[in-house]
Amino acid sequence: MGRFPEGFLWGGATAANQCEGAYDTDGRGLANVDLIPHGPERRAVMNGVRKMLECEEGYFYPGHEAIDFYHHYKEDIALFAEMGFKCFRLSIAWTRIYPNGFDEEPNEAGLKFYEDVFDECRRYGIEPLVTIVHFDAPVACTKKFGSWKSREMIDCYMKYCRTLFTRYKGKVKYWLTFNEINMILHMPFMAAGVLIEEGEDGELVKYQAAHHELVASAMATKLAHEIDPENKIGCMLAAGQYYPYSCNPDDVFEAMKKNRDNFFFIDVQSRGEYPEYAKKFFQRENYDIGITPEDEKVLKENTVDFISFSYYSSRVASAEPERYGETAGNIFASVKNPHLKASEWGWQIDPLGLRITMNALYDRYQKPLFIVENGLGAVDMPDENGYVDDQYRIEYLKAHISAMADAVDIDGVPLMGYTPWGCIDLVSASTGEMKKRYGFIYVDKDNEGKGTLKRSKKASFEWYRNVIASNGEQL
Ligand code: BGP
Repeated sequence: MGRFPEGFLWGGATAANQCEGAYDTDGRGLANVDLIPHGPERRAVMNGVRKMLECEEGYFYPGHEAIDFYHHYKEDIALFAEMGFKCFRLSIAWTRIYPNGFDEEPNEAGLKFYEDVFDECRRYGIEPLVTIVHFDAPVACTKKFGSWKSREMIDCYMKYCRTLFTRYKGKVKYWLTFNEINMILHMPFMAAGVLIEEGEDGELVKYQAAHHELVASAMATKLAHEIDPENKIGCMLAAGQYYPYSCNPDDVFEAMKKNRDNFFFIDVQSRGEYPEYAKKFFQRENYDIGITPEDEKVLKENTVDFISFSYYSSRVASAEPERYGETAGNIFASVKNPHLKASEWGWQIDPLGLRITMNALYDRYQKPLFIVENGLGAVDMPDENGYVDDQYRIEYLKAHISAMADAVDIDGVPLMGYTPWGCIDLVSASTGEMKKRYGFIYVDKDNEGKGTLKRSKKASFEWYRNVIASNGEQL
């Protein structure tokens, strides 16, 4: 008996807006994620401070072409199959299916594209894991009613979900309702198409939008189960436990609060109600986010089947953050941990933190977990033959898989699968760069958008093939 269960879903993860390209092909509508330029204004657009609702002259939008998975999916899935993938996490671009979000009829070309992708996966015995919304929202919805600020968005989302669950019944069984749902509090435009207007209380707007997403997620869970009782629905958290900087109770309390800011979403999606600390917070701030008795009912009765999350790093909280200096780490501000090394982008590397995070999530929710993102963003330098010997990536993944095995085997945390991020190089969400690479497969493309798009295997390709073939025994 190995450390991982039989049928463990080894694979890799991508998202439509970071790999597909073909942003205006075959009737696809414009989405918020198409409007996030590379360069100095990126952050301001992501958090909705700099409003950009059209493609503007003089800006480079790396997602427009990305790695053109749209036209390369057969080749790419064949490579995933060669590594032995059991599972492939991808997202559907909402605006390929409903270009404006509120259209009467879905776009057949978009539906057909994903059908072909799923059929291609199935040909190799690869189970698709589908993110329904990976940050994208139709721009037409932002213009018409402010995207997730409005309840109208729930109707658009439900129409979209009904179309997906019906059309792909029997082809897709694992669904995630929203990628990194907690990101909405940090990057409201990139994560949800929400702009904060002059005079609005930004915090209130974000919690309001989050509430609409939470209700939509529960309604989608209900619908997915009705349409096919085989469906399994997961929530998705940008995870990474906050550690207290010291044993000073003020630091410990700060870490507890920061963890709750993230758990808040999963508390609702997994336990079915707003936690007391959130209700008190809304009362104190005088925030009326419009929770109706029907909302409470739908949330209570339709909790998720499993909990998925991304993990890149742990985080640190201190009562005096200015004193210790901050580090980057996937949008989340964190005090720098003096015990850890960091990636070239300042994301601190903490394999044991993965085990800690898994235990924290399982202790809290007692539902199966699924690690749907993990990995090292690094600069790869191909040699004269175009080969990338990415031992640093292998080291990172080895250490994380080993910690994950301990969580499963020693701590008894049920884990459904592991799909490391960007199994094929793709555009970075936070920076828009191509040179921040995660893949087992190298794609010839640079930050300026130049390159042949040729795919080649890195050293980690063969290594991961062996990990999967041995069900995680040979690292
Ligand atoms: C997560 C997102 C992904 C992905 C990943 C890596 O937040 O769900 O879309 O991009 O982080 O981040 P980055 O691309 O910024 O390195």
